[in-house]
Amino acid sequence: MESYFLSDIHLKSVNERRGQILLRFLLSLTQKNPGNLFLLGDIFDLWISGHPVFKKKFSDVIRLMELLKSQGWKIYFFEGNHDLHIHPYWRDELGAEVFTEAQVMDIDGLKVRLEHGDLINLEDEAYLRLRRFLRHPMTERVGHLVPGQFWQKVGQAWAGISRKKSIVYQKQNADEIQKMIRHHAHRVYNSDGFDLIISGHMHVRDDYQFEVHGKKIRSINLGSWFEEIQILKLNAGQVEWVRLD
Ligand SMILES: [Mn+2]
Repeated sequence: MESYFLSDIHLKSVNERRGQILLRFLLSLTQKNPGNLFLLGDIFDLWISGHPVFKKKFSDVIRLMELLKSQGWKIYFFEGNHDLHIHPYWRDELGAEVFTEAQVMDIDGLKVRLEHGDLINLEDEAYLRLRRFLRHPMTERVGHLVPGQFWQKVGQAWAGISRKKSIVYQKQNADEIQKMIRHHAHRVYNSDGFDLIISGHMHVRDDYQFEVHGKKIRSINLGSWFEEIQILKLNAGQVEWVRLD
């Protein structure tokens, strides 16, 4: 069975290039035998709760997701920090499995740890505070109650700031970030033990192998769709990068 992993598209509109590429990719999946689709967060530049404004804006994506679901595809959505409290649509209407924290799953006989990746850098205390706030049940309640149009306005301001910061940060610190991704893999391996760890969020694509007691472990960060667009495919225990354009 084929499994696909994508993250950090930061889709603002299906009309932009990344949106068209995503739609083409999802359409290509509808021609295949059903498999697993893993969305590892920040798929959308902003999606909060189940507000109609997001469902309408990304209706082309949703239509294809619903088609895939009806064909028997399993869809897993790990929330990022730009897609938050999304279960009213993604879980309750679409029927995807929605996670907010890391999971270890058996895929094709491989033990795979999956997560968005926003807990890779444990030194970013400002972000960890923000995360606790965004994930707080009270904030979630407000997220569901306040209309989507309001969140869109907030999101536009917030995404502009965070992206400007992150593009500069990520260029200047690619080596540092790579070290963090790998360090994280070693650290969580000690508690979870897995064959493969896949994360996103850091916007630095990385594919790294290490050994523990003679066992080969692979750590992959999916990078982002701001660089060359590649997604990860897992089939019969084999990992493969697939370039989309
Ligand atoms: Mn993120």
